[in-house]
Amino acid sequence: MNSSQDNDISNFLPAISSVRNVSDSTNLKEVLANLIPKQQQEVKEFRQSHGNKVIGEIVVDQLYGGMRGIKGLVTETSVLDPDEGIEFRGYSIPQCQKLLPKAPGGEEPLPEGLFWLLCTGDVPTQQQTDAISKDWALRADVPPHVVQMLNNFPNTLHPMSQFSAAITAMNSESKFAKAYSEGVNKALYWEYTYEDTMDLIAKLPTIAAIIYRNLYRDGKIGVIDADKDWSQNFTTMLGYDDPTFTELMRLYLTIHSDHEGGNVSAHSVHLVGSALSDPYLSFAAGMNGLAGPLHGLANQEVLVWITKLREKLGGDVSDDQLKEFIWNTLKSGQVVPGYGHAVLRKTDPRYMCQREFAFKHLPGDPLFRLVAQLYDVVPDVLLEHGKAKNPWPNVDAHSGVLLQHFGMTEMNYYTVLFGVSRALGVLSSLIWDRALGLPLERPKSMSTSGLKKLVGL
Ligand code: AMX
Repeated sequence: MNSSQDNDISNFLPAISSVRNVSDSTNLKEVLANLIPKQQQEVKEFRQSHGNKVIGEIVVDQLYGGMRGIKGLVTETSVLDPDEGIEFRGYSIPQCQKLLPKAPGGEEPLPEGLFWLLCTGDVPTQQQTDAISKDWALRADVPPHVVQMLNNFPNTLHPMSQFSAAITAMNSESKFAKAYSEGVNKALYWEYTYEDTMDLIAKLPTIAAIIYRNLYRDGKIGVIDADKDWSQNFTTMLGYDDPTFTELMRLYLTIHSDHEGGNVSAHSVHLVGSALSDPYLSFAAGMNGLAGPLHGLANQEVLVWITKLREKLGGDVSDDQLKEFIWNTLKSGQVVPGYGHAVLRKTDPRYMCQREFAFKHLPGDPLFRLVAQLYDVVPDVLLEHGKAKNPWPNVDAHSGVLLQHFGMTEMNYYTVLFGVSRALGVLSSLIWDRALGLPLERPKSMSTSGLKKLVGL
Protein backbone atom coordinates (compact mmCIF):
# COMPACT_ATOMS: atom_id res chain seq x y z
CA MET A 1 0.00 0.00 0.00
CA ASN A 2 1.21 3.47 -0.80
CA SER A 3 0.19 5.55 2.21
CA SER A 4 0.51 9.01 0.66
CA GLN A 5 -2.82 10.58 -0.02
CA ASP A 6 -3.40 12.29 -3.33
CA ASN A 7 -1.46 15.53 -3.14
CA ASP A 8 -3.64 17.38 -5.65
CA ILE A 9 -4.37 20.61 -3.80
CA SER A 10 -7.76 20.98 -5.52
CA ASN A 11 -8.98 18.12 -3.30
CA PHE A 12 -9.00 20.62 -0.47
CA LEU A 13 -10.81 23.30 -2.44
CA PRO A 14 -14.56 23.37 -1.87
CA ALA A 15 -16.55 25.69 -4.16
CA ILE A 16 -16.29 29.36 -3.31
CA SER A 17 -19.96 30.32 -3.19
CA SER A 18 -19.51 34.03 -2.65
CA VAL A 19 -16.56 36.11 -1.60
CA ARG A 20 -17.67 38.39 1.17
CA ASN A 21 -16.61 41.97 1.60
CA VAL A 22 -19.14 44.42 2.91
CA SER A 23 -17.07 47.50 3.69
CA ASP A 24 -14.78 49.84 1.76
CA SER A 25 -13.28 51.40 4.86
CA THR A 26 -9.57 50.77 5.32
CA ASN A 27 -9.92 51.40 9.07
CA LEU A 28 -10.25 47.97 10.68
CA LYS A 29 -11.32 49.37 14.04
CA GLU A 30 -14.14 51.29 12.39
CA VAL A 31 -15.24 48.17 10.50
CA LEU A 32 -15.25 46.19 13.75
CA ALA A 33 -17.19 48.92 15.54
CA ASN A 34 -19.95 48.46 12.94
CA LEU A 35 -19.85 44.68 13.04
CA ILE A 36 -19.73 44.08 16.78
CA PRO A 37 -23.24 45.32 17.73
CA LYS A 38 -24.73 43.07 15.02
CA GLN A 39 -22.86 40.02 16.27
CA GLN A 40 -23.71 40.84 19.90
CA GLN A 41 -27.39 40.98 18.94
CA GLU A 42 -27.18 37.71 17.00
CA VAL A 43 -25.58 35.91 19.96
CA LYS A 44 -28.08 37.44 22.39
CA GLU A 45 -31.05 36.27 20.32
CA PHE A 46 -29.52 32.84 19.76
CA ARG A 47 -28.96 32.38 23.49
CA GLN A 48 -32.46 33.57 24.29
CA SER A 49 -34.04 31.12 21.85
CA HIS A 50 -31.67 28.13 22.19
CA GLY A 51 -29.62 28.69 25.35
CA ASN A 52 -31.00 25.56 27.04
CA LYS A 53 -30.64 23.23 24.08
CA VAL A 54 -28.56 20.07 24.79
CA ILE A 55 -25.72 19.75 22.22
CA GLY A 56 -23.80 16.72 23.44
CA GLU A 57 -23.04 14.32 26.21
CA ILE A 58 -19.82 13.62 28.09
CA VAL A 59 -18.45 10.20 29.05
CA VAL A 60 -15.99 9.47 31.84
CA ASP A 61 -13.12 8.70 29.44
CA GLN A 62 -13.25 12.24 28.08
CA LEU A 63 -12.38 13.67 31.50
CA TYR A 64 -9.25 11.50 31.66
CA GLY A 65 -8.63 11.86 27.92
CA GLY A 66 -7.75 15.52 27.55
CA MET A 67 -11.39 16.56 26.96
CA ARG A 68 -11.21 15.39 23.32
CA GLY A 69 -14.40 16.09 21.43
CA ILE A 70 -16.15 18.03 24.22
CA LYS A 71 -17.82 21.09 22.74
CA GLY A 72 -16.97 23.65 25.39
CA LEU A 73 -15.72 26.83 23.72
CA VAL A 74 -16.89 29.47 21.28
CA THR A 75 -14.26 30.62 18.76
CA GLU A 76 -15.43 32.69 15.81
CA THR A 77 -12.25 32.98 13.76
CA SER A 78 -11.74 29.43 12.51
CA VAL A 79 -13.15 25.91 12.60
CA LEU A 80 -11.23 22.65 12.26
CA ASP A 81 -12.80 19.75 10.39
CA PRO A 82 -11.21 16.31 11.03
CA ASP A 83 -11.17 15.55 7.29
CA GLU A 84 -11.01 18.89 5.51
CA GLY A 85 -8.68 20.69 7.93
CA ILE A 86 -8.78 24.31 8.93
CA GLU A 87 -11.26 26.86 7.63
CA PHE A 88 -10.53 30.50 8.37
CA ARG A 89 -13.96 32.13 8.61
CA GLY A 90 -15.25 29.51 6.19
CA TYR A 91 -12.33 29.68 3.74
CA SER A 92 -9.91 26.77 3.27
CA ILE A 93 -6.17 27.32 2.90
CA PRO A 94 -6.20 26.96 -0.92
CA GLN A 95 -9.08 29.44 -1.07
CA CYS A 96 -7.14 31.89 1.10
CA GLN A 97 -4.11 31.42 -1.15
CA LYS A 98 -6.29 32.31 -4.09
CA LEU A 99 -8.41 35.11 -2.64
CA LEU A 100 -6.28 37.06 -0.19
CA PRO A 101 -4.29 40.07 -1.47
CA LYS A 102 -0.63 39.55 -2.38
CA ALA A 103 2.51 41.68 -2.28
CA PRO A 104 3.54 43.28 -5.60
CA GLY A 105 4.84 40.42 -7.77
CA GLY A 106 4.05 37.89 -5.05
CA GLU A 107 1.95 34.72 -5.25
CA GLU A 108 1.40 33.89 -1.59
CA PRO A 109 -1.25 35.55 0.59
CA LEU A 110 -0.31 38.43 2.86
CA PRO A 111 -0.90 37.50 6.52
CA GLU A 112 -2.26 41.01 7.05
CA GLY A 113 -5.16 40.06 4.76
CA LEU A 114 -5.76 36.88 6.73
CA PHE A 115 -5.84 38.92 9.95
CA TRP A 116 -8.53 41.16 8.43
CA LEU A 117 -10.48 38.07 7.40
CA LEU A 118 -10.16 36.53 10.88
CA CYS A 119 -11.34 39.75 12.55
CA THR A 120 -14.25 40.55 10.24
CA GLY A 121 -15.20 37.43 8.27
CA ASP A 122 -14.65 39.45 5.07
CA VAL A 123 -11.96 38.94 2.44
CA PRO A 124 -10.20 42.31 2.45
CA THR A 125 -9.37 44.47 -0.54
CA GLN A 126 -5.76 45.24 -1.44
CA GLN A 127 -6.18 48.73 0.10
CA GLN A 128 -7.51 47.31 3.37
CA THR A 129 -4.62 44.84 3.52
CA ASP A 130 -2.05 47.53 2.74
CA ALA A 131 -3.52 49.72 5.48
CA ILE A 132 -2.79 46.96 8.02
CA SER A 133 0.78 46.60 6.69
CA LYS A 134 1.35 50.33 7.18
CA ASP A 135 -0.29 50.40 10.62
CA TRP A 136 1.87 47.51 11.86
CA ALA A 137 5.06 49.03 10.45
CA LEU A 138 4.32 52.25 12.36
CA ARG A 139 3.73 50.37 15.63
CA ALA A 140 6.78 48.07 15.39
CA ASP A 141 9.15 49.73 17.87
CA VAL A 142 9.93 47.71 20.97
CA PRO A 143 10.37 49.56 24.31
CA PRO A 144 14.01 49.99 25.43
CA HIS A 145 13.61 47.94 28.63
CA VAL A 146 12.55 44.92 26.54
CA VAL A 147 15.48 45.34 24.13
CA GLN A 148 17.84 45.60 27.11
CA MET A 149 16.32 42.51 28.71
CA LEU A 150 16.72 40.51 25.49
CA ASN A 151 20.30 41.69 25.07
CA ASN A 152 21.09 40.53 28.63
CA PHE A 153 19.71 37.01 28.27
CA PRO A 154 22.35 34.24 28.18
CA ASN A 155 22.61 32.62 24.75
CA THR A 156 21.79 29.31 26.42
CA LEU A 157 18.21 30.47 27.11
CA HIS A 158 15.82 28.85 24.60
CA PRO A 159 14.44 31.31 22.02
CA MET A 160 10.85 30.51 23.08
CA SER A 161 11.64 31.41 26.71
CA GLN A 162 13.13 34.69 25.51
CA PHE A 163 10.11 35.32 23.29
CA SER A 164 7.61 34.67 26.08
CA ALA A 165 9.54 36.75 28.62
CA ALA A 166 9.79 39.70 26.22
CA ILE A 167 6.04 39.56 25.52
CA THR A 168 5.28 39.50 29.25
CA ALA A 169 7.61 42.44 29.89
CA MET A 170 5.90 44.42 27.12
CA ASN A 171 2.72 44.62 29.16
CA SER A 172 4.20 47.85 30.48
CA GLU A 173 2.68 49.21 27.24
CA SER A 174 -0.79 47.71 27.66
CA LYS A 175 -3.55 50.17 26.87
CA PHE A 176 -6.10 47.67 28.15
CA ALA A 177 -4.39 47.35 31.57
CA LYS A 178 -4.15 51.14 31.85
CA ALA A 179 -7.78 51.71 30.87
CA TYR A 180 -8.93 48.97 33.25
CA SER A 181 -7.02 50.50 36.15
CA GLU A 182 -8.72 53.82 35.35
CA GLY A 183 -12.16 52.19 35.53
CA VAL A 184 -13.10 51.91 31.85
CA ASN A 185 -16.65 50.76 31.03
CA LYS A 186 -16.70 47.05 30.06
CA ALA A 187 -18.49 47.93 26.80
CA LEU A 188 -15.20 49.48 25.66
CA TYR A 189 -12.92 46.54 26.60
CA TRP A 190 -12.74 45.36 23.01
CA GLU A 191 -11.36 48.69 21.78
CA TYR A 192 -8.38 48.55 24.15
CA THR A 193 -7.90 44.87 23.38
CA TYR A 194 -7.83 45.84 19.70
CA GLU A 195 -5.17 48.51 20.31
CA ASP A 196 -2.99 46.10 22.31
CA THR A 197 -3.47 43.44 19.66
CA MET A 198 -2.32 45.75 16.88
CA ASP A 199 0.67 46.96 18.92
CA LEU A 200 1.67 43.45 19.94
CA ILE A 201 1.39 41.87 16.48
CA ALA A 202 3.36 44.81 15.06
CA LYS A 203 6.17 44.34 17.59
CA LEU A 204 6.46 40.54 17.48
CA PRO A 205 8.70 40.41 14.36
CA THR A 206 11.02 42.98 15.94
CA ILE A 207 11.30 40.91 19.15
CA ALA A 208 11.72 37.71 17.16
CA ALA A 209 14.41 39.30 14.98
CA ILE A 210 16.34 40.61 18.01
CA ILE A 211 16.33 37.10 19.50
CA TYR A 212 17.52 35.59 16.20
CA ARG A 213 20.26 38.14 15.55
CA ASN A 214 21.45 38.02 19.18
CA LEU A 215 21.66 34.23 19.26
CA TYR A 216 22.90 33.38 15.79
CA ARG A 217 24.25 36.53 14.08
CA ASP A 218 25.83 39.89 14.93
CA GLY A 219 23.08 41.24 17.23
CA LYS A 220 22.07 44.00 14.79
CA ILE A 221 18.66 44.04 13.11
CA GLY A 222 17.57 45.67 9.85
CA VAL A 223 15.32 48.72 9.74
CA ILE A 224 11.50 48.69 9.33
CA ASP A 225 10.23 50.24 6.10
CA ALA A 226 6.66 51.61 6.38
CA ASP A 227 6.10 50.89 2.66
CA LYS A 228 6.86 47.18 3.03
CA ASP A 229 4.57 44.40 4.24
CA TRP A 230 4.85 42.72 7.64
CA SER A 231 6.65 39.60 6.32
CA GLN A 232 9.07 41.59 4.15
CA ASN A 233 10.03 43.73 7.14
CA PHE A 234 10.41 40.58 9.25
CA THR A 235 12.73 38.80 6.82
CA THR A 236 14.76 41.99 6.38
CA MET A 237 15.17 42.32 10.15
CA LEU A 238 16.15 38.66 10.34
CA GLY A 239 18.82 39.37 7.70
CA TYR A 240 17.41 37.43 4.71
CA ASP A 241 17.13 39.05 1.29
CA ASP A 242 15.95 36.17 -0.91
CA PRO A 243 12.45 37.14 -2.20
CA THR A 244 11.41 33.47 -2.26
CA PHE A 245 12.18 33.22 1.46
CA THR A 246 9.93 36.24 2.02
CA GLU A 247 7.22 34.52 -0.02
CA LEU A 248 7.66 31.42 2.14
CA MET A 249 7.33 33.59 5.24
CA ARG A 250 4.07 35.11 3.94
CA LEU A 251 2.67 31.61 3.45
CA TYR A 252 4.11 30.34 6.74
CA LEU A 253 2.75 33.25 8.79
CA THR A 254 -0.67 32.80 7.16
CA ILE A 255 -1.11 29.05 7.64
CA HIS A 256 0.16 28.78 11.24
CA SER A 257 -2.13 31.55 12.49
CA ASP A 258 -5.21 29.79 13.78
CA HIS A 259 -6.50 26.26 14.39
CA GLU A 260 -9.82 26.86 16.14
CA GLY A 261 -10.01 27.42 19.90
CA GLY A 262 -9.21 24.14 21.64
CA ASN A 263 -5.51 23.71 20.82
CA VAL A 264 -3.11 24.42 23.68
CA SER A 265 -1.91 27.87 22.58
CA ALA A 266 -5.32 29.22 21.56
CA HIS A 267 -7.04 27.79 24.60
CA SER A 268 -4.36 29.21 26.94
CA VAL A 269 -4.73 32.72 25.49
CA HIS A 270 -8.51 32.53 25.80
CA LEU A 271 -8.37 31.12 29.35
CA VAL A 272 -5.88 33.64 30.70
CA GLY A 273 -7.61 36.44 28.80
CA SER A 274 -10.89 35.49 30.48
CA ALA A 275 -9.39 36.69 33.78
CA LEU A 276 -9.04 40.07 32.02
CA SER A 277 -5.27 39.67 32.03
CA ASP A 278 -4.18 42.05 29.28
CA PRO A 279 -3.40 40.77 25.75
CA TYR A 280 0.38 40.72 26.41
CA LEU A 281 0.03 38.46 29.47
CA SER A 282 -2.60 36.33 27.74
CA PHE A 283 -0.52 35.86 24.61
CA ALA A 284 2.61 35.02 26.63
CA ALA A 285 0.62 32.21 28.30
CA GLY A 286 -0.23 30.85 24.86
CA MET A 287 3.43 30.98 23.82
CA ASN A 288 4.44 28.94 26.88
CA GLY A 289 1.99 26.29 25.67
CA LEU A 290 3.22 26.51 22.09
CA ALA A 291 6.73 25.78 23.43
CA GLY A 292 5.66 22.22 24.36
CA PRO A 293 7.04 19.38 22.18
CA LEU A 294 3.58 17.91 21.55
CA HIS A 295 2.41 21.29 20.22
CA GLY A 296 4.48 23.99 18.46
CA LEU A 297 7.92 22.73 19.46
CA ALA A 298 7.23 19.71 17.25
CA ASN A 299 8.66 21.67 14.29
CA GLN A 300 12.01 21.74 16.12
CA GLU A 301 11.62 18.09 17.19
CA VAL A 302 11.07 17.00 13.58
CA LEU A 303 14.37 18.51 12.46
CA VAL A 304 16.23 17.08 15.47
CA TRP A 305 14.78 13.66 14.64
CA ILE A 306 15.59 13.92 10.92
CA THR A 307 19.12 15.10 11.73
CA LYS A 308 19.64 12.02 13.92
CA LEU A 309 18.22 9.88 11.14
CA ARG A 310 20.71 11.31 8.63
CA GLU A 311 23.62 10.99 11.05
CA LYS A 312 22.78 7.33 11.55
CA LEU A 313 21.79 6.30 8.03
CA GLY A 314 23.51 8.83 5.75
CA GLY A 315 21.98 10.71 2.82
CA ASP A 316 20.53 8.04 0.56
CA VAL A 317 18.17 5.88 2.58
CA SER A 318 16.00 2.94 1.60
CA ASP A 319 12.36 2.62 2.71
CA ASP A 320 13.32 -0.43 4.80
CA GLN A 321 16.02 1.53 6.61
CA LEU A 322 13.50 4.28 7.32
CA LYS A 323 10.98 1.75 8.64
CA GLU A 324 13.54 0.32 11.03
CA PHE A 325 14.50 3.79 12.29
CA ILE A 326 10.83 4.69 12.85
CA TRP A 327 10.18 1.42 14.68
CA ASN A 328 13.21 2.09 16.91
CA THR A 329 11.75 5.50 17.79
CA LEU A 330 8.41 3.91 18.70
CA LYS A 331 9.98 1.01 20.61
CA SER A 332 11.99 3.44 22.72
CA GLY A 333 8.71 4.99 23.88
CA GLN A 334 8.91 8.18 21.82
CA VAL A 335 6.48 9.69 19.34
CA VAL A 336 7.30 10.26 15.68
CA PRO A 337 7.32 14.06 15.63
CA GLY A 338 5.25 15.78 12.95
CA TYR A 339 2.76 12.91 12.68
CA GLY A 340 -0.64 12.57 14.32
CA HIS A 341 -3.15 15.13 15.48
CA ALA A 342 -5.71 15.53 18.24
CA VAL A 343 -8.51 16.48 15.81
CA LEU A 344 -7.40 15.95 12.19
CA ARG A 345 -7.92 12.51 10.67
CA LYS A 346 -6.25 13.15 7.29
CA THR A 347 -3.08 14.78 6.06
CA ASP A 348 -2.97 18.33 7.38
CA PRO A 349 -3.71 20.81 4.53
CA ARG A 350 -0.99 22.99 6.07
CA TYR A 351 1.43 20.14 5.32
CA MET A 352 0.07 19.88 1.79
CA CYS A 353 0.51 23.54 0.91
CA GLN A 354 4.08 23.50 2.20
CA ARG A 355 4.67 20.41 0.07
CA GLU A 356 3.28 22.30 -2.92
CA PHE A 357 5.64 25.17 -2.15
CA ALA A 358 8.56 22.72 -2.02
CA PHE A 359 7.60 21.07 -5.32
CA LYS A 360 7.52 24.52 -6.88
CA HIS A 361 10.62 26.10 -5.41
CA LEU A 362 12.95 23.32 -4.19
CA PRO A 363 12.01 20.05 -5.91
CA GLY A 364 15.53 18.67 -5.83
CA ASP A 365 16.37 19.56 -2.24
CA PRO A 366 17.68 16.34 -0.60
CA LEU A 367 16.02 17.06 2.73
CA PHE A 368 12.68 17.69 1.00
CA ARG A 369 13.05 14.38 -0.82
CA LEU A 370 13.65 12.66 2.51
CA VAL A 371 10.56 14.34 4.03
CA ALA A 372 8.54 13.23 0.98
CA GLN A 373 9.90 9.69 1.38
CA LEU A 374 8.91 9.72 5.06
CA TYR A 375 5.38 10.64 3.96
CA ASP A 376 5.32 7.37 2.05
CA VAL A 377 6.68 5.30 4.92
CA VAL A 378 5.63 6.68 8.33
CA PRO A 379 1.81 6.31 8.03
CA ASP A 380 2.02 2.56 7.34
CA VAL A 381 4.31 2.06 10.33
CA LEU A 382 2.02 4.08 12.60
CA LEU A 383 -0.99 2.11 11.31
CA GLU A 384 0.81 -1.16 12.06
CA HIS A 385 1.82 0.19 15.48
CA GLY A 386 -1.90 0.66 16.02
CA LYS A 387 -1.98 3.50 18.52
CA ALA A 388 -2.12 6.88 16.79
CA LYS A 389 -5.66 7.72 15.68
CA ASN A 390 -4.22 9.76 12.83
CA PRO A 391 -1.10 8.34 11.11
CA TRP A 392 -0.80 11.30 8.71
CA PRO A 393 1.62 14.25 8.89
CA ASN A 394 0.73 17.54 10.54
CA VAL A 395 1.98 21.06 9.81
CA ASP A 396 5.24 20.58 11.71
CA ALA A 397 6.45 17.67 9.57
CA HIS A 398 7.25 20.04 6.73
CA SER A 399 8.07 23.53 7.93
CA GLY A 400 11.66 22.95 9.08
CA VAL A 401 12.81 21.51 5.78
CA LEU A 402 11.69 24.64 3.93
CA LEU A 403 13.41 26.94 6.41
CA GLN A 404 16.63 24.88 6.16
CA HIS A 405 16.62 25.25 2.40
CA PHE A 406 16.80 29.04 2.67
CA GLY A 407 19.63 28.94 5.21
CA MET A 408 17.67 29.16 8.46
CA THR A 409 19.30 26.12 9.98
CA GLU A 410 18.79 27.05 13.64
CA MET A 411 16.03 24.58 14.50
CA ASN A 412 15.68 25.82 18.12
CA TYR A 413 14.29 28.99 16.62
CA TYR A 414 11.49 27.52 14.51
CA THR A 415 8.76 27.66 17.16
CA VAL A 416 9.29 31.43 17.49
CA LEU A 417 8.16 31.80 13.86
CA PHE A 418 5.12 29.67 14.67
CA GLY A 419 4.44 31.98 17.63
CA VAL A 420 4.62 35.16 15.54
CA SER A 421 2.00 33.67 13.22
CA ARG A 422 -0.21 32.26 16.00
CA ALA A 423 -0.69 35.82 17.29
CA LEU A 424 -2.95 36.59 14.30
CA GLY A 425 -5.50 33.96 15.23
CA VAL A 426 -5.51 34.01 19.00
CA LEU A 427 -5.48 37.79 19.32
CA SER A 428 -8.25 38.37 16.77
CA SER A 429 -10.19 35.82 18.84
CA LEU A 430 -9.38 37.73 22.01
CA ILE A 431 -10.88 40.91 20.50
CA TRP A 432 -14.10 38.95 19.91
CA ASP A 433 -13.97 37.44 23.43
CA ARG A 434 -14.07 40.98 24.81
CA ALA A 435 -16.61 42.20 22.25
CA LEU A 436 -19.00 39.37 23.15
CA GLY A 437 -18.34 39.84 26.86
CA LEU A 438 -17.32 36.20 27.35
CA PRO A 439 -16.93 35.60 31.09
CA LEU A 440 -14.20 34.13 33.28
CA GLU A 441 -13.63 30.54 32.16
CA ARG A 442 -14.18 28.13 35.02
CA PRO A 443 -15.14 24.54 34.08
CA LYS A 444 -16.01 22.01 36.78
CA SER A 445 -13.35 19.45 37.69
CA MET A 446 -14.04 16.14 39.42
CA SER A 447 -12.04 13.79 41.63
CA THR A 448 -12.00 10.06 40.80
CA SER A 449 -14.04 9.32 43.92
CA GLY A 450 -16.53 12.01 42.91
CA LEU A 451 -16.80 10.50 39.44
CA LYS A 452 -17.33 7.04 40.90
CA LYS A 453 -20.22 8.35 42.96
CA LEU A 454 -21.62 10.07 39.86
CA VAL A 455 -21.78 6.78 37.93
CA GLY A 456 -23.38 4.99 40.90
CA LEU A 457 -20.39 3.10 42.37
N1 AMX B 1 4.02 8.77 17.13
C1 AMX B 1 3.84 7.76 18.02
N2 AMX B 1 2.73 7.60 18.76
C2 AMX B 1 1.73 8.47 18.54
C3 AMX B 1 1.83 9.51 17.60
C4 AMX B 1 3.03 9.65 16.88
N3 AMX B 1 3.23 10.62 16.01
N4 AMX B 1 0.67 10.20 17.62
C5 AMX B 1 -0.11 9.63 18.56
N5 AMX B 1 0.53 8.59 19.11
C6 AMX B 1 0.10 7.76 20.23
C7 AMX B 1 -0.15 8.64 21.46
O1 AMX B 1 1.06 8.94 22.13
C8 AMX B 1 -1.11 7.78 22.25
O2 AMX B 1 -0.35 6.78 22.91
P1 AMX B 1 -0.74 6.28 24.40
O3 AMX B 1 -2.08 5.66 24.25
O4 AMX B 1 0.34 5.33 24.73
O5 AMX B 1 -0.76 7.49 25.28
C9 AMX B 1 -1.94 7.12 21.16
O6 AMX B 1 -1.16 7.17 19.96
C10 AMX B 1 -3.26 7.80 20.90
O7 AMX B 1 -3.01 9.18 20.63
P2 AMX B 1 -3.99 10.01 19.67
O8 AMX B 1 -5.35 10.00 20.29
O9 AMX B 1 -3.87 9.54 18.28
O10 AMX B 1 -3.33 11.46 19.71
P3 AMX B 1 -3.53 12.61 20.81
O11 AMX B 1 -4.75 13.36 20.46
O12 AMX B 1 -3.45 12.05 22.19
O13 AMX B 1 -2.23 13.49 20.59
C11 AMX B 1 -0.57 14.54 19.28
C12 AMX B 1 -2.06 14.27 19.43
C13 AMX B 1 -0.38 15.58 18.17
C14 AMX B 1 -0.05 15.14 20.59
C15 AMX B 1 0.14 13.23 18.92
O14 AMX B 1 -0.31 12.75 17.68
C16 AMX B 1 1.64 13.37 18.92
O15 AMX B 1 2.26 13.24 19.98
N6 AMX B 1 2.28 13.63 17.70
C17 AMX B 1 3.69 13.87 17.61
C18 AMX B 1 4.02 15.28 18.09
C19 AMX B 1 3.55 16.31 17.08
O16 AMX B 1 3.79 16.20 15.90
N7 AMX B 1 2.90 17.38 17.59
C20 AMX B 1 2.46 18.50 16.75
C21 AMX B 1 0.97 18.52 16.55
C22 AMX B 1 0.56 19.75 15.75
C23 AMX B 1 0.76 21.00 16.56
O17 AMX B 1 0.10 21.22 17.57
N8 AMX B 1 1.68 21.85 16.18
